[in-house]
Amino acid sequence: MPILVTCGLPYANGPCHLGHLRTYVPADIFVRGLRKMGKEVLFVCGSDSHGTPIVVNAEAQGMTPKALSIKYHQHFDEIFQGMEIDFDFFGDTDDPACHNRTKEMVEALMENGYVYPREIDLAYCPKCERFLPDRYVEGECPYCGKPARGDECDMGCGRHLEPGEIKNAICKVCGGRAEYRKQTHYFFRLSGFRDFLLEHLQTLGGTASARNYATEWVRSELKDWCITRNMAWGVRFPGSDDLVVYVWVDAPIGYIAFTEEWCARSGRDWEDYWKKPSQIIHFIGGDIVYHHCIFWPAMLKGAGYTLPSAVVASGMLKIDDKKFSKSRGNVIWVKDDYMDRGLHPDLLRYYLASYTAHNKEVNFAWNIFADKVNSELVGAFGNFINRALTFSVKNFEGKVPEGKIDADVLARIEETMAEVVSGLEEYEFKKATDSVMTLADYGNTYFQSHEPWKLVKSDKDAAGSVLRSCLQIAKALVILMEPVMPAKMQNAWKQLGMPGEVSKIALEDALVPLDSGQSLGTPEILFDRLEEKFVKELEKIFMDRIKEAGSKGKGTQDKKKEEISFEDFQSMDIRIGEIKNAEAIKGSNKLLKLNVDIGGEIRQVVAGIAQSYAKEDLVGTKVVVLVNLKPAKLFGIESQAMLLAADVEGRAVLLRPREAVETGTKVR
Ligand code: B3M
Ligand code: ZN
Repeated sequence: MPILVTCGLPYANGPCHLGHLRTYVPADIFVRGLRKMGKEVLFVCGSDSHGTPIVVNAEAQGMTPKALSIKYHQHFDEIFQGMEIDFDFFGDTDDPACHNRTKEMVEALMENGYVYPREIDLAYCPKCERFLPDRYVEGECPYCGKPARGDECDMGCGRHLEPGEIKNAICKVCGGRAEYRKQTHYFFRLSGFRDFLLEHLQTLGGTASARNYATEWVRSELKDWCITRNMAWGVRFPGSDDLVVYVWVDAPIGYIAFTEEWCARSGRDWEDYWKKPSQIIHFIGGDIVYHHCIFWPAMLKGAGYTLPSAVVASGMLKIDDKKFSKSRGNVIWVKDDYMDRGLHPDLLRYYLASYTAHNKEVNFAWNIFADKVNSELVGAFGNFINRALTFSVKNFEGKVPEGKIDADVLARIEETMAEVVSGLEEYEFKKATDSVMTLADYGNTYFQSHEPWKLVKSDKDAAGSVLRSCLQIAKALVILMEPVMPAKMQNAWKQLGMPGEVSKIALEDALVPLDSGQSLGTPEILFDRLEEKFVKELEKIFMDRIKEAGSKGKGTQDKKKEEISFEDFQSMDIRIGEIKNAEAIKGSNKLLKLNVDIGGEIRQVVAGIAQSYAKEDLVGTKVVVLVNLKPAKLFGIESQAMLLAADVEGRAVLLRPREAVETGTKVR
């Protein structure tokens, strides 16, 4: 059966960060592993180029959505190549192939009776004179009440939100309050797929967490999905001039379109993957299980396509044990922070594969990264290969020695191979990687306990057997670790004197004995230690970003207030006043009671400035006063006006006129 592996499509809307790689690296390891097991696999991905975030972002940057999406499409393509994530095809959902396939599938769903129109109340901004799809709107989640944006409750319960569901909607463009207006949209009859989905999910492979989560969801609620949006950017909804399909319709269809595009180039038939029995394996982030395990199979079923056989969902990524967040600066950018710092892709691939089980959260921190590199890759793995090679080159004329490979060594290699295979089959990449590392530890112990440096003087033949055994372990390590660290293992392969590409070598070759007399290459250090000074630099870049985001956040936290009119502003009576008297208020160390002349009238004002100014210094000070604020009692004392002050990290700094101004002068 043909095998297709896909990865969730990155939005072409911003640079690649470590969270992305949490899915792509293991998927690439999986594909390389399958190929090593002799399977033919097609591996596709592409940019998700549609959706409102891209339009909103492009507008903000003065670009067209197309130009913005191309920019990031190229960025991701470059990153994936740099990180050795080797897709056979990396497409774009704005490709004609994706437009055409989406049109065909939506029409099929319509013909089969799974799409119907319905009039709904949608958020509409009267000021911008437009409906507000998805990311154009912010408000409250109707389910959990947390602030939510657009089509998902990403800070609360995580639910997908249907158009019109969000409460207290605010227009993201102008900040004004939205109203709700009626409009006809098209719905996908997801509710009709309940029984099908429950059955499908039972046989779905991949991570159990994805399957269980989706099953719970289908059992509890299955609402029809609105699949159209009022936008120009996207795939036209068939038969409509002003609607496009929701981005989550054409995005997974990208998987099919990319298969078609690759097949067209390679003289293959895409229907072998999508219309006939095949194995389709989707690697995705744990936050889009709903879309892949519920919405997507229903669409495939409704339109008559082959169903996915597995959905492999990765746990999320944390940085320094905190939730990843771009706005809080808690992010590691793959290009700027990693690749451009000259760090080798294989180190990060190893980290991501070996940190924890695939469905668990990965925590990333530079110091843990450095520890793993220095102790596991430099200290154990690299050290063993280097010792075995250097010793052989020095004592056995640069050749694989004569001698017998220890049966125990072969047994250990065989055991490791079995663990690698089962690790891959169970999507347990840590298990596979750890078992290879255990073999490296075994190699180190083997070398150490057989003391070849002594043996070579007393019994050279016996030393030859020890080294031939060690070199066999090294060969196995390189073959078995290639899916995780392709470039480094190619280098090691060459050092072992082996010809060709280790990526093309089958797993079983780990047991094929190295020929005695075969020339070895020149030993080199495979992994360099990460020095503390460098690690500190990396940490500093990260900490500075968090700090910067923190200070930026303060200045902008109030930015999203609703706009007011000039008339609104004019309804405030603001004047220049003069402080005539200031006294402390019993029981409060923050407040002062002031008498303020506002132009022929004295007002009593309670102001929170006791910690900023000495009361005796205030008398005679000209200040800016909001005169017509509704009086309020503070500490039992009526305040009849308010002084304007800048909030400097909680400290009140009074606003004052720059020149001498008469008391009572109006502020405009
Ligand atoms: N573009 C990215 C995400 O939500 C989204 C994936 C689409 S996969 C078909 O993770
Ligand atoms: Zn919610």
